[in-house]
Parts: sequence; C-alpha cells; structure tokens
Amino acid sequence: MKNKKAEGVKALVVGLGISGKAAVAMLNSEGARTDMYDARETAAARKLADEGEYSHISFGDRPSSVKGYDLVVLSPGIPPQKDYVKEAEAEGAEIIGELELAYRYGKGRYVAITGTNGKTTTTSLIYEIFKADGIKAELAGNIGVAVASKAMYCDDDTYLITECSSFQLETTVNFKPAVSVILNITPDHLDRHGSFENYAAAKAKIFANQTPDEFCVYNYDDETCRDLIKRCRASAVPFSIERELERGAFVKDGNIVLRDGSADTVICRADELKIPGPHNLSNALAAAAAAHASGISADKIAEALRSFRGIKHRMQDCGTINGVRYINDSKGTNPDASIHAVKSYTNEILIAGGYDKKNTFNEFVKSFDGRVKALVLMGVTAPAIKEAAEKAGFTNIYEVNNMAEAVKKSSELAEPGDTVLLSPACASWDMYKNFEVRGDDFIRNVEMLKAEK
Ligand code: UMA
Repeated sequence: MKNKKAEGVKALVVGLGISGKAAVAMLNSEGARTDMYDARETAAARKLADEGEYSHISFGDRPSSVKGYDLVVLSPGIPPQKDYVKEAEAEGAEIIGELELAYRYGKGRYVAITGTNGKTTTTSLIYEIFKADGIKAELAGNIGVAVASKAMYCDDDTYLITECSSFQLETTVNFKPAVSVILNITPDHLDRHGSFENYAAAKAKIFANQTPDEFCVYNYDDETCRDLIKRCRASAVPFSIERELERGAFVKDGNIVLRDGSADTVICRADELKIPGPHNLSNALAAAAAAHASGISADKIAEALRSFRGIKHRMQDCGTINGVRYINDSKGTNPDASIHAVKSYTNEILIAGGYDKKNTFNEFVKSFDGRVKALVLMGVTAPAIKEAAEKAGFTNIYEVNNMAEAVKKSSELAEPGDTVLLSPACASWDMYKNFEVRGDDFIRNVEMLKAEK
C-alpha cells in the first residue's frame, strides 16, 4: 500500500482556484485532513465541498477558524501578511505555498524558471528542448498549471519544467530545483511585496537550498541578478547577450555559444531564432544553458531553438488588415515587459493601461522614442500613463472605455505599414479575469475588424 506522507496532518488550504484545488487533491491523497477556505463562495467551490470528503469549507472575509492546523497552504494570490495567516502561524501552523507542497509530497525533478519577464517563453522553450531529446517532462507552475497537479502523478524521472512567480517562491521552505534560472529582475508586484528588495528576495529563494552539485543559470547583463548570485551556492552559469563570458552562454560571431571550461560548443546562429527581439535572444540563451546543464546535447538544443515560434499573448502576430499589423502582447503586465515589446517594432499605435500595481510609467513612456505614433489608453492606470506621457512631451493620446473601442480607434489611426500593438504595461485585473482573457478580447476584436474589411 502507498505510504501516505501527510497521514495525521491537519491542513487548511487557502484559495480554491487552480492551485488550491490541486493542493486539496494532493493533501487528501496523502492522507491529510483538509479544510478549505476562499473569500468568494462560488458554485465551483461549493461543488468541491459537496462532492469531496473534505472536513470543512468556509467563505467570507476570513476562514471560520485558524486554530489547530499543522499546515496552512496558501494559493499564490494570497499574501502571507494577511491577519488570519499570521494568526494561524502564531497558533502553531506552518505556512507554505502550493509549490512547496508539491515539492514535499510529490515526485519529479525540477527545472525552475523565474524572472520578471520572459518566464513563460523560456519555460516553454526549455520544455520543447527536453521533448526534442525524448526526456519525460511536464510544464507546470505560473504558466497556468498547478505544480501539485503534475507532481502528484509523475514519477521520479520526470522533469517538472516549472515557471515560478515571486508569489510562489515567497512561500517555499525546502524547495530545491536541480536547475534554477533567473532571467531578469525589474520592479513588479510592489503592491504585494512592499519594496523592490522584498521582491528580489522572493525571487532569490529559487536557489536558496541549492548546493554545488546543482545549477543556477542567471542573467549576467542584469545587475540585480549579478548581485543576488553572490549568495548562491549552486554552480552558477551566467548568460549574456552583451559580452563573451569565461563560462556560460553568449553570442559570438552571430552564433549562440555555450562555453564549459575551455570548450566552446556552437548551438546555432542567433538569426535562426523565430522569436523576435533581444529579450528573446536572452531567453534562448537561458534555455540553452539550462538544457546543457541538464545534460542535453547541442543538436537537440539547436533543433528546438530553431523551431520554437513563441506563445499566445506574447507578441503574438494576429494578422495584417489593410497593411496594418496587429500584435497581441497582453502578457505585457508590467512596464518592463511592455518596454521590450515597444522596442521590437516601429510606427506603432500602442494600446496600454490596466490594473494599478503601483508601478511608475516614466521609463515606459521614454521607450516610445519615435516608435509610438499614437497612444490609446484604457483601464484604471490610463490617467497615470497619460500624465507620464504628457510630462515627456508625448501628446497624441486617446482614452477609450474598452477593448472594442481601443481596437476601433487604433484601426482608424493606423496607416499601411503601421503596427497596432496591445502591450498594456499593466495587469488586467481591473477589467478582466486575467491577461489571457484580455488578449482573447483583443484577438476577437481584430477578427471582427478582418471580417468587416
Ligand atoms: N482568493 C482569496 N483571498 C484573496 C485572494 C484570492 O480567497 O485574498 C481566492 C479567489 O477567490 C480564488 C482563488 O483565491 O478563488 C484564486 O487563487 P490565486 O489568485 O492564487 O489563483 P490560482 O487560480 O490558484 O492561480 C495561481 C496563479 N495566480 C496568481 O498568482 C494570482 C496563476 O498565475 C498560476 O497560473 C496558477 O496559480 C497555477 O500555478 C497567474 C498570474 O497572474 C497567471 N500570476 C502572476 C503573474 O504572472 O504576474 C504572478
């Protein structure tokens, strides 16, 4: 009979979305007694409670009780600073997140990827490389798949290629990936973490438990990454699009090169990549270094790098109408991500604005630099972006109420040869459930425009 690792454990799972549901399933299969709580009473949560063998479910401002738990498992969207979480801790509960739970009670080896931007692209690319080599691998994490839902069913030889957000890393304790990757760290989620230092510290937890027989791939071009890595005990593998390195991944004579000791291995030409922009070259170097550290051969890495076409909602080409290209970069959920997108095109009609994460927009507006012809704004941050743009001398600004108006206005403003770019520089949560729904709304409106023309 299966040895149940959580036999006798009394647990509370907080949040019943993608992560919470998987956490409940894992805890129950490992023999824990699991209570559940969600601020919102939804039909789905009710169904969970009615159909399962769960002990207790509560809804509302706080769980009905926080006493008597050994373990409280937080969904990533729940800040550990919440009063009731602190109270549960004071009552003796250990507080962890769903990633830590999956690591403790599940199986698999982890390649864990974090960074402010490029996580999803790099995670997908690493996954494609592993697949090209015939290695058992699963995509997991912030990419939209609860880690527990994969770690529960896989075997010890399966690689869990896991996208890790700062929210997920913040609540880890023992998490120890075989390979960690830090892509870049620029201000984001400051409303949740309180300061840039706290945010960077959450990201650094990705390598906190690693030892010299494991690898940490990091961006040598990013000062914060270089700084953080001083605290890392894993074997550090830098990558750079700016310089040749003594060790690691970089570009030499137009080739992507991996240097290991004195040996250089050419992977492929940088211009063979199908994903645009310098940031994607950086992502490709990170993926190549992570795959190489996992023992994958140069030709398999090259095969996947050459064929990878990118993913939905990240600078996704939605087609050309009357000579105007429409690009969906709904995943541009912070200024830095959108700066990369803005810098990848010219003659742009830019659609931006959304949920207020307390980011500033001065750098974002600076990146317009002759590339952006008109700015179409929507969402809560529209006034803040407008103010930053006007301060920088950019005045061709239009405010709209929704995506339909944004796409319509942009199509009226655009001339053949222009690019209409949705890259909001903000999360979507003021108007949408998530960035995918926002991107789908953009695509739907572009499709309607196509049908009209
Ligand atoms: N809830 C509460 N109290 C709160 C907040 C939320 O009870 O104070 C409840 C909600 O009512 C809801 C549930 O918690 O029922 C949602 O939990 P969640 O917000 O943690 O979301 P999940 O559905 O579990 O999805 C999470 C990640 N969401 C967040 O980090 C906000 C998903 O990342 C991730 O794909 C998924 O786990 C699987 O790992 C999304 C995201 O926006 C894409 N991530 C941020 C980003 O990329 O910038 C970090």
